[in-house]
Amino acid sequence: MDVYFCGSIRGGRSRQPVYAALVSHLERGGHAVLTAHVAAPDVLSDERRYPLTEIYRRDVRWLEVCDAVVAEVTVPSLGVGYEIAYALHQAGKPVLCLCQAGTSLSVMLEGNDTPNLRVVFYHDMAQALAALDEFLNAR
Ligand code: 6IA
Repeated sequence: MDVYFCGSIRGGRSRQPVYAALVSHLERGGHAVLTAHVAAPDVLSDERRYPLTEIYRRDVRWLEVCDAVVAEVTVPSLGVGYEIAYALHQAGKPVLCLCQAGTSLSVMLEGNDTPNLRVVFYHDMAQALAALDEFLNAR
């Protein structure tokens, strides 16, 4: 499947190693991750090389063509919130949100009962990866 992976960039990079583990798992499973750069340690320095409008338009195009969206939402990010809403309500894509257990997640996600959305709180990576596999296998 073509997966659109969302993770915080300007919202803060403290979960970057988790993003990298999720993207590697997806790629090992044979999926194409359109937004693998989100997991790269140096994404913020690369950013300066591209016009911002191009980045936005390319991301929206990928949201339109992907098969599914996976968002790691532990670190709050306006961009990730925008992508989740766009995927659900503009592009009609299934969305999985993965969040570290114990995080105070926005009620706009935790209380969200949109049919195409699944929110999973995980305690460890094994749980996060199992939720990811279950979500994609159901497509
Ligand atoms: O508000 P944030 O910056 O935390 O938003 C992060 C989300 O917006 C991610 O899930 C990305 O899909 C998207 N996003 C934000 N900045 C970029 C970006 N910068 N490139 C791609 N997507 C982005 C430049 C990186 C460079 C490799 C082209």
